[in-house]
Amino acid sequence: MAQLNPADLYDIDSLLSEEERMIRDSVARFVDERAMPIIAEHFDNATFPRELIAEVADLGLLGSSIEGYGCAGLGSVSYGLICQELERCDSGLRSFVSVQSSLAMYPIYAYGSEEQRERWLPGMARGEIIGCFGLTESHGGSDPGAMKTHARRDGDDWIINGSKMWITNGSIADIAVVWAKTEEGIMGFVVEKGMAGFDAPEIHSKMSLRASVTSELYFDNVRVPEANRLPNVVGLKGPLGCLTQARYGITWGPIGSAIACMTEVLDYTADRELFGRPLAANQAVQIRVADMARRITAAQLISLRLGRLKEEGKMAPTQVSLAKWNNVRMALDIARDCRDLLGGSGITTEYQAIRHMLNLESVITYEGTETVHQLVIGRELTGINAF
Ligand code: TGC
Ligand code: FAD
Repeated sequence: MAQLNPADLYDIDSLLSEEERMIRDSVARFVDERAMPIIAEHFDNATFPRELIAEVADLGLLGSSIEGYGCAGLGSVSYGLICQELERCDSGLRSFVSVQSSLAMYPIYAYGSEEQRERWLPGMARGEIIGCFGLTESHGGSDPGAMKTHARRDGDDWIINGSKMWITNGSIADIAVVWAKTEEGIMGFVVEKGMAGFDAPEIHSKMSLRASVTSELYFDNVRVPEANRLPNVVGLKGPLGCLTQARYGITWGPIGSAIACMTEVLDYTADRELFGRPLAANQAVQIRVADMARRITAAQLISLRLGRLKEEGKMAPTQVSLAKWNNVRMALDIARDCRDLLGGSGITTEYQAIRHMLNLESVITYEGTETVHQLVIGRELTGINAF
């Protein structure tokens, strides 16, 4: 019998370029050697592995899709593979890179002035300036158009008041890309750590994404110079355009989580003897792992096709919604099933499944909940806006 790779049943590997394989393999090495050995302890202690930032930057993983400004200028599939490998370790590690790259660097690149790009992007690529993205507010993240945070013009400055909730990297960030209502519409501002009236306390007691910093942002008459306003976008399409970039990466990330969980469970069920035979020798167990491989393969093909569409400049937000919904749901279901197949062992972080499972409870909520993405597709199919 031909021996297929359980994590790549359809030989997706052969559809990648030499460069894409090389990037994936170097991130995989970093993950296996540097991140995997420390991640469970960080998750247990609810700390973000800050000691990895410099290495992540040296590998060129921050703002990797951006051309120039010290960034790697990689293709979309390469960015996806980076997300997949990082999330094979932990969604928190991938979140850090997603937010820095797609939600903090991308808006400065896409909507900022040349001066703003030169000022922030090279330091962000080197991991010396950490960014966060403030869109969600406590009264309803799915409907960002209803935001209350506002900015009022005052001479050459803007005065920002309001608050943001659930902000990844918030307390460790040097700059926050903040979306606020103005008289002319929603605009983006780069708020700097230390500006008077700006505070970013960390949110504690999370049972999910414990190896990631999540924060609130408070703005009490924060005076921000016009030079910190992103000049080239007005309206909700600004932040939503960033979300399309980040959501694209998130379609790939959970493939990594699912592969980590399935691989662990294949090893575990091969070794564990119950009723005089390996657990893996039971039909009921084989059907469950077969179903995992089926769903992982479908997700891999969806993300690869999406990546190629993105590289051709043809990717539509609705296609991203379908992939985010499908792939996160796939990974969450697999992580839960793997947790069960590990029995009692599955409830500690000695094994990976419960950590991925808990993380994916956030991933299915952030960057548009599952329902939001279903409704985006429903709107596309019916032409009726149900929001
Ligand atoms: P709607 O009328 O549909 O659109 C307003 C304007 O935006 C444009 N647009 C998009 N542009 C780019 N990409 C997209 N995905 C876009 N979706 C819409 C649209 O063309 C329009 O432009 P224009 O020129 O006509 O003004 O807006 P709506 O108010 O009906 O909202 C639709 C809805 C519900 C889909 C949207 O509000 C939404 O996506 N809500 C979910 C919010 C969300 O995902 N928040 C995420 C916050 S960040 C985060 O979670 C980071 S976690 C990261 C990590 O740790 O990894
Ligand atoms: P709500 O919008 O209140 O939704 C509650 C429930 O209602 C959900 O099940 C939703 O699907 C459902 N629902 C909503 N609308 C409808 C409808 N029309 N019909 C039927 N059901 C509906 N945000 C940022 O801006 N920046 C970040 O860096 C960031 N990082 C995050 C990190 C973590 C760990 C988490 C958990 C969240 C983060 N978020 C961030 C916020 C995230 O984007 C929001 O949590 C998300 O958009 C959902 O908003 P909400 O939590 O207010 O839930």
